[in-house]
Amino acid sequence: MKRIVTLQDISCVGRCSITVALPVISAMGVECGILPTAVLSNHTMFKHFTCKDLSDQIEPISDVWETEGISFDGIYTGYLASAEQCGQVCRFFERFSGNGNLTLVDPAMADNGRLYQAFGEDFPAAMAEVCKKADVILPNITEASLLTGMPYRTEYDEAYIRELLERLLELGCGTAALTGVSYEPDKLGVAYLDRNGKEFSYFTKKCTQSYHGTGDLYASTVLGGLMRGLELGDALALAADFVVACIEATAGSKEPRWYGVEFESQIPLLCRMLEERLGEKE
Ligand code: PXL
Repeated sequence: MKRIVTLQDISCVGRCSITVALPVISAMGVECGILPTAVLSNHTMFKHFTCKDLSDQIEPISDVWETEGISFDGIYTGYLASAEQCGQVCRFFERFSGNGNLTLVDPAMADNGRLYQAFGEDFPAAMAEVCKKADVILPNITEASLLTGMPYRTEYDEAYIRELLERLLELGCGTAALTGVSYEPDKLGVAYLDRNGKEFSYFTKKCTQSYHGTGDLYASTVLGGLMRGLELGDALALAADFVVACIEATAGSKEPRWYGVEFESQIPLLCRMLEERLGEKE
């Protein structure tokens, strides 16, 4: 069985980061190790939250893993607590990547044109250094504009997306996959470009309601798919279909959208979709 490690926070309530990555990646048949970078009462979109930074644990934990000879088939990073922590995560990559393992960076730091409230202006440059180490990065358009310095646009054409992708590759990553791309009012999707010039895009229907944590759900599903041997395009498409199913399953919920999507009820569907697509590959 493949083993990955994910470096992101534990938000105890609110279905994001590790509380999404662990169940989803495990359900997909991949062992999911964790390196918690911070513990929060809940994520930062709630009105109140506590946050205990665990940066001082990254190095000692890494030391023990190295002593034990523990290795990972994949390393996946999400929300990181500070610019300094981005530096520590870069060192983690230096120690644990290589030997053909896969590094996936979701530069979770911004949405809808704005940096998350916990971050200062220096954060995107620090996250760009993490992206440099990645085989695959998965920013949304806001994050891509902050990483590249390109203007953030809500109205755009294919040339804008292509330029964003090219500029993202200049950061040094192997493949840039951009989420939240929409050329038609009722369609939403993902587009990627790799260093060999390979392009791909996939669109689903656009859901009317948006929920917190769906970016984390998306990235976790992509990682699970890749670890099970799906091609990147197939993993991106599977993750998009799964997130849509989760959003639809949540439509009847009376809870506020920052509680996230009810992905738990859709895990059997995810397993079926994964096996189906693995079967198609054979
Ligand atoms: O879903 C991204 C995320 C993860 N973790 C924490 C967050 C956020 C987004 O706001 O606050 C703590």
